[in-house]
Amino acid sequence: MALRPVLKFPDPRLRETAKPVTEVTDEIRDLAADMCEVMYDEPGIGLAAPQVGESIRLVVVDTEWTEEGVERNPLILLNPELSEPTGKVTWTEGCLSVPDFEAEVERAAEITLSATDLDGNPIEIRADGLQAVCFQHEIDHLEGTLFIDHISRLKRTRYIAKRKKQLKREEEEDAR
Ligand code: K1U
Ligand code: ZN
Repeated sequence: MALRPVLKFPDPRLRETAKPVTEVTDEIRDLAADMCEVMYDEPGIGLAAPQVGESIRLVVVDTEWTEEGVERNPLILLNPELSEPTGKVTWTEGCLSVPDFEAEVERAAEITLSATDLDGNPIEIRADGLQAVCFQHEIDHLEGTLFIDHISRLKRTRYIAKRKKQLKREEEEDAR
């Protein structure tokens, strides 16, 4: 089966507020498995369900698998929430839905993530570094927020102009 495509900016579905997961069905399990496949294939270190067109509060994160010798061990997080933010950190972020762009974003340096897993068990992680940044980035997706919303207006405007040109070029190539 083909992998689910990742929606790209400026797709309006990336701007929706995702709905809570109220029951873990086979459909949710299949979606979580598909999302892990997409994350590893892209490759990425996280993915939120709205990025594959499903407006529900489900994210997958694996910030370690790209390191040499580390096994794949995805966190599958239902209805994730953040609390107890402390400190500030600036990180260079990218996004699978925002092609060909990276920028520095200021985030909380440490956060507590609470969620449930596919078996309904509670998960609580006090995170820092890349994992803390990734949790914040993915939970933003559930609110329809993209990392480009956290950068200066000038940088965002420049990116949007570049992206419009890119899309126009792609359209022209497709028409040929
Ligand atoms: O949500 C997404 O679009 C995934 C995104 C997550 C993220 C990246 C950087 C900082 C915060 C959150 C990505 O995974 S972009 C790709 C990426 O960061 C990466 C890919 C391969 C190896 C290492 C990193
Ligand atoms: Zn993203």
